[in-house]
Amino acid sequence: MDFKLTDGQEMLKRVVRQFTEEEIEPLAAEIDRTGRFPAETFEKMTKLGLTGIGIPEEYGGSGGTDIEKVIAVSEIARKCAASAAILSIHSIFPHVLLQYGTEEQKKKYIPPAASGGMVGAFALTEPDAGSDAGAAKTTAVLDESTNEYVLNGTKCFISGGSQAGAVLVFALTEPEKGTKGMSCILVEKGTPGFTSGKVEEKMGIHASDTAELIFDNCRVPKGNLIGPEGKGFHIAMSALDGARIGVGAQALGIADGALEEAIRYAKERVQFGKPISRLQGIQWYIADMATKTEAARWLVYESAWLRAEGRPHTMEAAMAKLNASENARYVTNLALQIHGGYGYMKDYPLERMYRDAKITEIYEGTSEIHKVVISRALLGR
Ligand code: COS
Repeated sequence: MDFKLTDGQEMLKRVVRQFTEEEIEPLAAEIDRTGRFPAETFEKMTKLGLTGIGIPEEYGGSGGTDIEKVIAVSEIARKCAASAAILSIHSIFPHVLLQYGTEEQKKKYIPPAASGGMVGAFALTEPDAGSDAGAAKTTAVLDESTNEYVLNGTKCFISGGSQAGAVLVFALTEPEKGTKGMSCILVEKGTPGFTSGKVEEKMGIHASDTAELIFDNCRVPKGNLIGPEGKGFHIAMSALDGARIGVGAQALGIADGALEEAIRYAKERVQFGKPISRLQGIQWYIADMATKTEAARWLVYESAWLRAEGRPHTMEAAMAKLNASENARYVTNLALQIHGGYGYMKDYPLERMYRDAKITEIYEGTSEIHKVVISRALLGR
């Protein structure tokens, strides 16, 4: 048993930390305020190889595993949760293609996403199919005369949706079969009949766009089917297992960042004639925050290690995400509390971290869904 990062992982951590502090942190408040997509930092993340983590070099990736992804995402989330979310959610696209794509699909679509600066998106959720993902109604009917799928339906809350150069759409190729009739189909931006609609105004992670995607008689070649027909729900669920580790990493990074801010402030802030770090109430807050964050770290790393090893990890990914996201809310709340009135002001990053933390309890599966996943793994259905 070894709890140490390898030398290469330590170096990645140092490089991403420096990159985050020099390039990401200075923009964090502005992109939160304006809600603009930070194209310049996405490009820099691409140049640094971060969008290609976990992807072999032959497809334009930079290698590594889910552990390297956790390192990169959590380091960025320390200073800017929206930028970490952009990276983490984008990475689902090349990973699904790597696992389920044909050689031709891999060669065509992975390099642009891994190292070419193209944003990829994953579209499962619909207005009436959120936690109940199997209730999705978007259809993809095969037109045999042209060998094209014709997509109709609306996806919502799609991260990166308005920026994406290509989207993995989960649609019913055999609607009467429910989840067993769902397939994964790649749709490129600019395909007639595919438009991105409303971009949501959110509580947090403003710079990570959340868009509606509309398919109106959108025709794509049959060759855009990813994996076997009817296996879309499996593909979505197994992709979400990985994505949940990514959200766990986001939550972990947010908690690390908030704890650091709380420690710094507690040492600087003088009340009652001494730094508030000398007050036992504050000390106990800090001790609890640090202990819970350390526990969250090891669940996230354990689930990443299991996935990297190709071992079963559905339950562990759910546990890691559930625990890390609840911890991020807990830690950002106490860190803000330690800052008192200043924490509520936009001059300090805490109010942003507090808002950003909340989404980690909701997206890629709510906390309640993770309890379903965990309890089913332990008790059966
Ligand atoms: N990996 C691979 N396959 C999986 C899986 C996983 N982690 N989890 C379930 N499946 C498979 C099952 O094996 C089953 O296969 P068969 O039909 O061949 O038997 C199929 O998927 C259906 O599984 P299940 O019956 O468990 O589906 P449910 O409708 O009960 O839904 C939950 C399961 C609730 C866990 C699922 O709908 C879910 O994760 N919801 C949350 C959605 C979400 O996270 N959305 C975030 C946004 S994504 S844009």
